[in-house]
Amino acid sequence: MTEDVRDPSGDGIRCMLMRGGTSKGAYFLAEDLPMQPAERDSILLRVMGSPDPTQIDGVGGAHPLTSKVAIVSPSAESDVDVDYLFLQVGVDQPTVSDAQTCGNLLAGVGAFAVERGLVTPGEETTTVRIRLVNTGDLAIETFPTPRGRVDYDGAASGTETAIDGVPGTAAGIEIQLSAGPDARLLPSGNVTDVFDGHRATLIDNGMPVVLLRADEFGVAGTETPTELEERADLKDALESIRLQAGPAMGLGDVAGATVPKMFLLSPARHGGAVSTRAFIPARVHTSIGVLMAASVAAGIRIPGAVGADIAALTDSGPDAIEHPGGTFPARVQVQLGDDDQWRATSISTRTARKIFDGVVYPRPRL
Ligand code: NQM
Repeated sequence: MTEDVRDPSGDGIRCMLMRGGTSKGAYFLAEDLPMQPAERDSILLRVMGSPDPTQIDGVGGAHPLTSKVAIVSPSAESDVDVDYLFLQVGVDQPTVSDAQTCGNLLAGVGAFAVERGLVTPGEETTTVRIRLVNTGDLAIETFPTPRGRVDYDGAASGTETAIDGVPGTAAGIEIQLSAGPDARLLPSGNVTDVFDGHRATLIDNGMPVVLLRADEFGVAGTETPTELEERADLKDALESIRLQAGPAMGLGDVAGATVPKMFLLSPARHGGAVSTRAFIPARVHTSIGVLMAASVAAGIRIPGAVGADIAALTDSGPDAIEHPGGTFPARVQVQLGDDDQWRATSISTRTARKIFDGVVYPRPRL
């Protein structure tokens, strides 16, 4: 990373815009951004066009799912290839937060590392070991690189894959996630806790989430994200629980933070394992995050957890986690260790695509 505090409005900054899973974000090499977090964040706000509900003067897409940044650098660890720092850029607020990671942008990190020369591609597939800087978790990502080139559309490798929430098909990317040494699947130490009279399971299989029963909040589970976002009473009830659950999960004061995510669970409607609606936390997700799905799938496999009693599970998996845009197939294993602690791993299939690669020009300071 550079020491100098440049104002790159004029010169621009090397940047790749990618769709990662069902999200979209700006990918940077760490060395192309200032080292100082405050200066870096100021530039990222200006790149995205925040704060502004329309993000009209930047590359942000006016929704939290399209106002995301991935910063990638070579890893100092001998058995890890690259470090991936995720930053959530506020849309109408001037905020840049590293309090969570993003499994969707993670899907594009391996390809980006190859494109920027941080990883040498294989002749058929490439596997990249990625440290998630925000959480300490490790992802092992495998994707097709026929003749040493990233195959985004999947045609050259014959891996065309459809994921719900994205039109068409693209090359399949397999992401295996294992928890970092300090991770706790049930961060409060309990299978369920009670907040404001509601049973809740606080679980973190890559993303801290709170599992609640939808019917306790007058939610059927078939509502659209817009219908749920219009219910002020529901938002207030969930926010009250979130503010109590955050400290119980060791996240400290989560007022203004984007975690934990709040899940309303109901029986599956389309032959899947369970139906979900997720507050992330101010907006309602149009589908589901990768790591959110891994956390939900782990939760419904723990006896006594919220949702375990309504979930339809098969021995072989994957668990089809239903969401407003379709289903997410989550391959998750949970195990109770000799130390009485639950642990989990997950494997997800996503797609990602390079949209443009070039130079981005941050708008001037406000
Ligand atoms: O859970 C949205 C997304 C996410 C997170 C959010 C994610 C994940 O769908 O793995 O990817 O954090 O609000 O991009």
